[in-house]
Amino acid sequence: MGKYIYIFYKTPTVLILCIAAFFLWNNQCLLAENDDRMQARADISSTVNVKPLKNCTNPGWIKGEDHSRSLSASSAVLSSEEWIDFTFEFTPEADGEITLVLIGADIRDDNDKSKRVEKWCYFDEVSADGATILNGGFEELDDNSMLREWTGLRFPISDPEKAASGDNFIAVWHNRGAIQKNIQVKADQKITITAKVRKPIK
Ligand SMILES: [Ca+2]
Repeated sequence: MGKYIYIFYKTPTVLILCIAAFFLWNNQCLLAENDDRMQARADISSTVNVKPLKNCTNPGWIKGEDHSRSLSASSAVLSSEEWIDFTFEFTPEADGEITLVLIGADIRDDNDKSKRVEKWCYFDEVSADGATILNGGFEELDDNSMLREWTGLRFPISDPEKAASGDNFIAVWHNRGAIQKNIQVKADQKITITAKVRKPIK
């Protein structure tokens, strides 16, 4: 037995194979971590300046006067085991209208950063204090079984066992979101937007 242990530690080929196996394992761990980058995201565009208060920013990628009229918020890392709370707060500096866009995080291909990876996330129970979001539970459908009050992605997933509440929820990713326009806001009225979000259930 001692002879084999000696060979294991002293043979360069075995050592090299062990090192290679370690790096392969480590790379698999990194890939798993990349998969865990999944977050839900909400963007706001507004007719008036909006001041971020909690868990959101005026995004750096939007320049000019639209910079202070825009917000972007990201959730905590999503879980496929449970719905988690996603909350952010801001204050409009004047009376106006906002547009809310629900999307997923901007995740790029590890080998080609110009390509976005299609990582879906779920939203349900979207609501606001200080403003009114209509059909935030995604339960109201028109005669074509499409979501009322939302544009963009209008087909909900109907599965009461998976929904955070009711029968329906939505799945979105960075390039395919749900949009609600013309949400009325008041000057200096703090707005808190909350939602339930999760990673798709396997
Ligand atoms: Ca629902």
